[in-house]
Amino acid sequence: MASNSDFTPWPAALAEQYRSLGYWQDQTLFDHLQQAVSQFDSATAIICGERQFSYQQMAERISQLAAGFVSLGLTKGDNVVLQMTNVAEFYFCYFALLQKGIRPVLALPAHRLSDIAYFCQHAKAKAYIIDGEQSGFDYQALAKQVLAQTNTLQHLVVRCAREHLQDARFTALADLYQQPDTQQTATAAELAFFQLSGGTTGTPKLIPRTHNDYAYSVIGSNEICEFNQHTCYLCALPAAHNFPLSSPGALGVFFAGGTVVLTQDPTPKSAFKLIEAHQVTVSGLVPPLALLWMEHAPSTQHDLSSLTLLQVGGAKLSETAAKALPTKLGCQLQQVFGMAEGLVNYTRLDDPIEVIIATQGRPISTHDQVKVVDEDGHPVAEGEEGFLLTQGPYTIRGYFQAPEHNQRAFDQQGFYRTGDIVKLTTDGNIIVTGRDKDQINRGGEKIAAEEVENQLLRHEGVHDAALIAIPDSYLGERSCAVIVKLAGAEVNPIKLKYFLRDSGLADYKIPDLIKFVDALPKTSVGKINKKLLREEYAQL
Ligand code: OOB
Repeated sequence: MASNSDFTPWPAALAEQYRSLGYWQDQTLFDHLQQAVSQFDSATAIICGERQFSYQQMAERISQLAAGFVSLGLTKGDNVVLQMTNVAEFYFCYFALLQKGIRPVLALPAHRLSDIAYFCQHAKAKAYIIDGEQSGFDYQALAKQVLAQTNTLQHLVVRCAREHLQDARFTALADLYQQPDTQQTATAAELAFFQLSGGTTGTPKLIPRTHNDYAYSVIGSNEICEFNQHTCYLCALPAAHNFPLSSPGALGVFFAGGTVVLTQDPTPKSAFKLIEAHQVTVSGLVPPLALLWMEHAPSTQHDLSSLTLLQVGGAKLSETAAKALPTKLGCQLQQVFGMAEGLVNYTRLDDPIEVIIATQGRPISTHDQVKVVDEDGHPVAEGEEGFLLTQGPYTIRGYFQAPEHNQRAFDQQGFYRTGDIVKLTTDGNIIVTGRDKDQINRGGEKIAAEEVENQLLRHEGVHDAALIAIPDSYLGERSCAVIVKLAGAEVNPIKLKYFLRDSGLADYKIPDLIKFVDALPKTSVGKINKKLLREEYAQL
């Protein structure tokens, strides 16, 4: 059963305040979708390749799947891992599970064995729902490996027809569309689903999001970004990620009655075609993709004039790129600085151009509290650089079942330590200047250094290892593993990369570069001096 032990609750006084301010409306994410369904029933909700679904058709698929999931024996309070590429079924499964109080862990398509097995174990997942054919990767093969490593999984559901199942233990999603079940068993104050943390430690963290807090972040985002029934949003980033899901993303579109166009391929060739074909008005990208679009837009045959807004976030966009973007793409830029743990900042549509170009915006809510502090936790002087801490109506108070990590990740008052280094401008906008967390931001994809280092240290020829970020003009950062071999060991970069891949590490976490050294520099307390390493390797 769902209980408060699933997530750390907000202090009662804050919860009461968020309710009285109307931020928490005590309606589930499913309720918000239902309202849109009744208002916009025949409007197009989703375009996925050749397939289109109206709000009514989407609602029907959801209620059929809700029945299917229940028929598997899944029930309120159960956790499942959901890993799908950008297909309509991702949203159908997501809402069907939410309706029944079954909590999906939103894995990304790029996650591999080591992540998925961990999510299943940590969440005691009863089911793992995956994509099928035409998703660019053999998820069924991965699922077989996951099954061998977990003991709670009872069901493996694949988005395909029954005849394409690779294993008798698997269930076809096609068979789970049953007699519609419209009854909702979820309630709004409860945990709705899990987002995933970019991570700074050896194991990824599960982020428990409630209906109330998430719905508020979506509705608040809709107001700021002016999403409405005419919005046509191209979902070019992985649909499960917090940015394209809720900032305002697909949920924002659904709540407002607009249309989500899905693509598996975010590159200009395919994305520009879709923009023209469906008259896309807005999309959200990470900086490397925004750069690619800017490079190709001036010479494209496609008409991009329907695009009015491009949101860019997930990693820092350079001022030079920000300045050039509106002219190159013929649309407005919005910078988005957010995190799956909660806080999302936007530059506003009517902000002066200097603010849009040079800052990462300000929080959704006037009740998002941000603190910028020094090493000792004292507030820095106005305009000075410091560590960003935050609490508010949609920022979590703790990771799922991670008491030790929570001690470090939250301060005494329950503020989340974002690990970002920022400056506040006099008008309250945030400029991200750096990072305190041991993480590499590879074009928006986050890599926890410790996780990769731990895998490297499992190799018999590795004595010591440090993963650092090195600057990259396209990705912003690339990863470089600096390694001390064991005496006499036969290791080389290629073998090590194979070793990491075989150990189940996702591709994006495999170091871009591997360098061997005799010893790693240490700080006075004996920790690896990564600052020095980063300086040394900055020119690579
Ligand atoms: C988004 O969420 P996550 O959880 O993948 O990553 C959060 C981290 C932030 O703490 C920060 O380090 C970095 O990604 N980040 C940015 C940024 N946006 C995110 N750093 C500099 N400039 C930006 N604009 O990445 C995310 C979630 C919701 C909306 C947008 C992005």
